[in-house]
Amino acid sequence: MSAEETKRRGLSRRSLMAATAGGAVLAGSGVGSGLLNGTLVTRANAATPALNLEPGELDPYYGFWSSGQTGELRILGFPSMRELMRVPVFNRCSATGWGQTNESLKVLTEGLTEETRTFLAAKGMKTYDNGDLHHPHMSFTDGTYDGRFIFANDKANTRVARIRCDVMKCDKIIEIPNAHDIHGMRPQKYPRTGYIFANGEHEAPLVNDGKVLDDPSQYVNIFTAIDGDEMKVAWQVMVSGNLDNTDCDYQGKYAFSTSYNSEMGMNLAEMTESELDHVVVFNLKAIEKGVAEGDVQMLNGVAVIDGRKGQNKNYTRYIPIPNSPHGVNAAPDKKHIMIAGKLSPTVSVIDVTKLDALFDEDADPRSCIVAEPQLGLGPLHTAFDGKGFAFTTLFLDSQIVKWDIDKAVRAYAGEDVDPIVSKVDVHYQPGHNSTSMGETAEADGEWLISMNKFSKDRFLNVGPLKPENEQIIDISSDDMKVVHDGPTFAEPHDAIIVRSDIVNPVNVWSREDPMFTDAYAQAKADGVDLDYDDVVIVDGDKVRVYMTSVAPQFGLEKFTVKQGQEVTVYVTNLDDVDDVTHGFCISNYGVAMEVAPQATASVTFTADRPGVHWFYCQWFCHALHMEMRGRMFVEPRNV
Ligand code: K7E
Ligand code: CUA
Repeated sequence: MSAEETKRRGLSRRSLMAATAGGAVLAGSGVGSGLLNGTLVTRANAATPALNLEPGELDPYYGFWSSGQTGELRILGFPSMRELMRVPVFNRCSATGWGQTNESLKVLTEGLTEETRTFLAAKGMKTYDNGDLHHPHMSFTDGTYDGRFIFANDKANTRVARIRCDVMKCDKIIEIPNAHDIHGMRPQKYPRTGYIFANGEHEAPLVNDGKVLDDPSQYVNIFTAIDGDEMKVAWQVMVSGNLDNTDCDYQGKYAFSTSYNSEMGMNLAEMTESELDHVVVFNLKAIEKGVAEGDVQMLNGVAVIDGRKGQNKNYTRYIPIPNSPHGVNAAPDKKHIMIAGKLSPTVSVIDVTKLDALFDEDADPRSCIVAEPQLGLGPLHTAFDGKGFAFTTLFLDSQIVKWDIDKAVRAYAGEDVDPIVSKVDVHYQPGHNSTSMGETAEADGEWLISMNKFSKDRFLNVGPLKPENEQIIDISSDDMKVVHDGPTFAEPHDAIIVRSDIVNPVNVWSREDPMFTDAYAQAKADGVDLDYDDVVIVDGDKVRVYMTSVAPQFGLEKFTVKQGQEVTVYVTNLDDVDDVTHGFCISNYGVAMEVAPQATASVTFTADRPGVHWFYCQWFCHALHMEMRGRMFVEPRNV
């Protein structure tokens, strides 16, 4: 259609887009269609929510996104893919002061081992300032998300974190002793979370003090169950082979971890030598019993069970799987666990109802495998629609394959059926994929996100370092359709898509929040009312500055300290209006933090630079935000 013709017919831009999008015209109906990036998206099922949102409309889902080596958690509106918030976790955040404020340093340091604290202190550090957050997962109750917490792993420094969904801040981080480099991590699904299961990916000597070095025969890997309520390690299991990804069943009985290196090889040739690696099945009840009966060794304060191959106790079973398996995903049918073959074009399907026999009757480990469809090259992760279909990423083929779980089972039993429903190209090399509510019993089959590791030609070139590409796929019909390209920075591995009604954050902090407990205690000891007073307390070489803030003013327009004193500034934001966040930044002192409505934040530093230093609010809060400032006078030592 020529431009003139378009004009003559008086077609709107929107309907033109519709007409060019394969003739699927739904313009004007406003239902089941959406305009995004100039492409009209027509949903096969008109009752499902549209991809685009009109200005002011809210997304039907929250997306909780990992950020890999950036170390933070990201919150997106889904499917609009609008980034709503970044929650610093394992990283250092300039905007919020995460990693600098006393409140965040408490979270970042209290769960470290003594050994790590000593190691960091020697470098002048209190905590690590990098992390590698791969797997964000929400807490469960009865097999579905309950909106309490997000848990996340840190592969870089062997930690597990918890983010409170009421305030969207991290409130606990623990280092996992004995294990090395937490990769796979999942919360227990049933009856509730419960345990957080965490895989130590890299093998090392059990006591890693340097006495054993290049002797891999003495290396082990450690599987950890964390109590998610207490954020304390409950128990650990020593296993054979390394540990990659993990998931658990909907019965509360078993957890599963893939191993790409059952060989315990130390180089590529050794690691990929065997045609079969394995998935380890952890028998939770038997392990709990073993721990209770003391069949453990205590190591760094943790009860460690020996679940290595050949122990033949009822703690673990090793199921041979082709070949260097990666992803583990429990289907919403509560029955099947998908193990992606990575170097094998197959996904191995475990039927959880056949697992009891492995432990009780010592049945052949492979007897729990009920399907092993050939899907394509490089299967990594599987997602679900809750309608009996599975969606597996094919890294090498750069595709998502949709397949029928029941047909795969029937084909494995000998029936002549093809489980593959369809394939769609993605751009390029997908790692994880995720469906709306897809890792819960309430998978709704609306959308799939494919998290592609390479974007190559899909976006304007930004130099040698390219963004990743995340593509939304409409899975409401058999023909999968890519409907959105979205660039993301380093490097979301995994994401979950959660119905928005499940997540209900507050708008302002409660003054009773445990985050401020230490500030209240110190204020009380100083005879200060934290919620009211603006006062400077001098305590020998220490100075504590208590300051309120109400837009557009700090409670103190100036305060004086002496060079060399250790200064702690507490700022309490008395505004209790939605969205009136203040900041506190001292220029040329490297000090900055966020103070959200009704929050207290505090920061401690040494006043080693004399002179006049302005502090200012660095969070735009008011028409007179620029005027929200004051002076810190630092008297020189030798006058
Ligand atoms: Cu496949 Cu770390 Cu979940 Cu990445 S892992 S892709
Ligand atoms: Cu307060 Cu800007």
